[in-house]
Amino acid sequence: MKFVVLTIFPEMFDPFWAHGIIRKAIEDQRILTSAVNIRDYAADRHQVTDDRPYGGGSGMVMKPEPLAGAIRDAVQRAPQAKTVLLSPQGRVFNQAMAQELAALEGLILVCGRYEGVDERIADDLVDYEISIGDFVLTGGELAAMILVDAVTRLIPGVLGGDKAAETDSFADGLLEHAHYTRPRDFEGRGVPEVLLSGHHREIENWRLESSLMRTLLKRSDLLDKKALNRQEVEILNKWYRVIKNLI
Ligand code: 4HQ
Repeated sequence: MKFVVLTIFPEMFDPFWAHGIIRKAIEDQRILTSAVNIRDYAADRHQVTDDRPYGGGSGMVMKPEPLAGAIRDAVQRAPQAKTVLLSPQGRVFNQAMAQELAALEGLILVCGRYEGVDERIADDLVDYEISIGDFVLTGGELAAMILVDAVTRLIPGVLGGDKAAETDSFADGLLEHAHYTRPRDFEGRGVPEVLLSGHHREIENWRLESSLMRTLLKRSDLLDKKALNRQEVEILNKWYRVIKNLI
């Protein structure tokens, strides 16, 4: 998968490319990354990328010509890639969208600054408008990093041989079960006995129960959307009866 980021602050991405799973994915050539300076596509001597808004008001707007030049050049270099504008007005990013994007050949990520980009860019040169959440950032760069991070770890081979990506929170509509590691006693707090037992079936059952209860207590909105299987309904009924006997 090829990621091309268009930004006026390409240096922000240097440490992002240089660490952890992203770095390893680049080294293993599972992703190809570049951060391109939109300023390089500005025609004037001072390489201006912003201008005052028509109609007046505060703040500046990203000029369309440098952005269009940068996007068209990126599309020419990666003709299969889809173009994404990071914007609070986009579809709110989630794990299902990350999974869809992970199947693409390439992504061109357009990062705006100031009040945003000239509307004609979004209208004519962008395939998807995506938001990382209902809050306002100072620029699209952090949003682009979040998207690249969430998508990269879903690309086959990026996470080790285990099934880590398939057992993630949200992958099956539930939060992940609790995790424990050594020591067996931490400041007087133990570990659920079943996890030390070596009984793999019982451990799997405990993990499903942990997932369901954590989802019910922390994110019950996720259960509204989820199609539950028989085993999951049984577990929820069991705990429903326990709680009903308490009250
Ligand atoms: N932005 N999700 C870029 C965001 C944002 C978000 C605000 C995008 C500023 C110029 N991007 N503009 N939320 O808040 O993606």
